[in-house]
Amino acid sequence: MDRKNFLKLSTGALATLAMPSSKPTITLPVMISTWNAGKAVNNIGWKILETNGKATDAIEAGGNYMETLQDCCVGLGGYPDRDGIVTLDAGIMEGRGQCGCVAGVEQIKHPISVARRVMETTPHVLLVGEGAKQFALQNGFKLESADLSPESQKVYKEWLKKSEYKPAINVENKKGNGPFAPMYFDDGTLNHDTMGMIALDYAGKLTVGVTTSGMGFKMHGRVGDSAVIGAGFFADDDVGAATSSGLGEEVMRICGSHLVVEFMRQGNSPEQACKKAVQRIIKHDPVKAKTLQVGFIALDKKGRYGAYAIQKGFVYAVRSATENKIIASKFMI
Ligand code: SD4
Repeated sequence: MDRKNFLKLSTGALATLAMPSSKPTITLPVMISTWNAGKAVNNIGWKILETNGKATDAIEAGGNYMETLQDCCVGLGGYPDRDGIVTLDAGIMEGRGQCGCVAGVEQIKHPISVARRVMETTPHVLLVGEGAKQFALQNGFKLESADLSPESQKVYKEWLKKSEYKPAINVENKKGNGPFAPMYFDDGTLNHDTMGMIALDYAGKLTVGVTTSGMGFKMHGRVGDSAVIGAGFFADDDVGAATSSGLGEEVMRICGSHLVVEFMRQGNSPEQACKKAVQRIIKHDPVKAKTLQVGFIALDKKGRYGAYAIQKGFVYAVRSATENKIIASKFMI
């Protein structure tokens, strides 16, 4: 469909393209994002998608929104590592193998935009640490202060008293407790430390993106799933896309997001595919699995979506022409 015809469509008609009668109806565009904060993120992306914008632009805009929030665990306002330094991971992937990621980046506000720049302007897919920072600065990104946000400063001081590394179960918990307790928006919704997003645009193109400050109080130099293609995110226009949140090490051990996409390729629904990936983690170590959280969300090329988590508490947000809501993920334990 050309742009002229597209513009003639009403919003309702725009969202649902009737395919030839033998084929199912495809609903697009669609955007899904992790956690409660995903609703605000989807609304940012939606403004781009509903006006025939690209999935990649919607993902970058959604990620930038989270990275800009001062008191947010995504981006520079997030919790530091054990040495008191905030290091950011981000990645972006389009459905034809194009991808870019940055890991362990310091003092750069928009790592997801740097990841996009890696994807679009370099022959590489992953830049880390100082090299990623230099690349960002050479590309016009500004060097931000290395100071912790007041909230992170407070939590870090508290953490130093015991200096124990115990990854939180990473379940949204309205009260929160201890130094790993997440920060919240004023309305009580969680300001989570990772934002994973998938968009399917009007042209049927998929993009997935993640941006995070990673697990709080990690070892300096630790990289999580959010910067690793196939672990924290994966997209294939022939099938669908997936992204994860939770304890990145467990996601990396099973190449989680790639696994979810491959399960969809085998004919599983997005929810079934996420569930099978969660089962793979639990199978590795059922006892350990009880102590941690991992959640996957997935969107297939037909606009069908789903999620699954190890534990109760994982939620995700969906935005289409007909839906704008937060959904509680099903869970295993
Ligand atoms: C990580 N997967 O760095 C991220 C953390 C996360 O919600 O998703 N937190 O391991």
